[in-house]
Amino acid sequence: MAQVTLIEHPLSPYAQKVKIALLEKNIPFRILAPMGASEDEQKILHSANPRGEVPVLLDGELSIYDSTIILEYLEDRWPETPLLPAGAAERAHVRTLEEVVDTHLEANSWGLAEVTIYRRATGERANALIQYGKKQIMGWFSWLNRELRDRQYFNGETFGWGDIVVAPYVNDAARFGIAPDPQSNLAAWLARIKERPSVTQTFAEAKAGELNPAFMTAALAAGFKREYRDHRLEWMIRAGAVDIVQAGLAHENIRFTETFWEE
Ligand SMILES: N[C@@H](CCC(=O)N[C@@H](CS)C(=O)NCC(=O)O)C(=O)O
Repeated sequence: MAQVTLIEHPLSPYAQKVKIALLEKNIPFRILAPMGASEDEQKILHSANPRGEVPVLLDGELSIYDSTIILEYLEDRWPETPLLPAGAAERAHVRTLEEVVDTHLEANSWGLAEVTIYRRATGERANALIQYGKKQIMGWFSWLNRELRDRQYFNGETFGWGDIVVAPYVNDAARFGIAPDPQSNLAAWLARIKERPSVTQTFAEAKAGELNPAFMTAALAAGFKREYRDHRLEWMIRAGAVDIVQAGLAHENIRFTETFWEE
């Protein structure tokens, strides 16, 4: 089987979805991690994905981006180990889970990183934003727990797509000291899936890739820009932090989606 290349950052939950799926499907891959790496690798990322986001999957001449589209590609190209559940209703359910956590839940750990790692706020202000993010995450966890019902997996009887897409976000919250209610089925599910080699490896690589706040704030001062788009921008505004967006624009250390054409 030919090898594919995954352009990623180990902490990116979107990249983690793809990595778990590649491991589950036993597809050989090599990793290229360009975030904050050499200029050459950054060039590869931007030519592979005009949004300048990870993950990107390179398969021969093909360059595929957006984690959901990559997962669909893997399922189409390597159908032997299916990850989607059987049945239209179950498939619609796991796709809905993916859409919701990719947008609404993700924005919260992103926002917490903006405060605690990129230090966009300090003191009481930082505490208030952290409390806001924590409350939101606990709300999404209770929603997820209801969606899981009393089943072993989001995919149904066996581990699959529904679990792969939720796992990175529930685990990501642990970086900020947030965990599902220990009595909940969501907590039992998290412990269960952490035992799977694909998940164990992906979470261990994420942990090893944890960011150093001193290094990241220095990077911002040196011209590194964080992407404030879609639900992330909404998070800042809803949290009452429009001034943080304005300061980021003034200091040129935030960016929005890149254009797809040559300026
Ligand atoms: N919708 C995209 C989102 C990917 C995304 O936002 N990736 C982040 C990392 S978690 C990124 O590369 N951001 C670039 C930046 O912050 O400059 C997907 O599902 O792949």
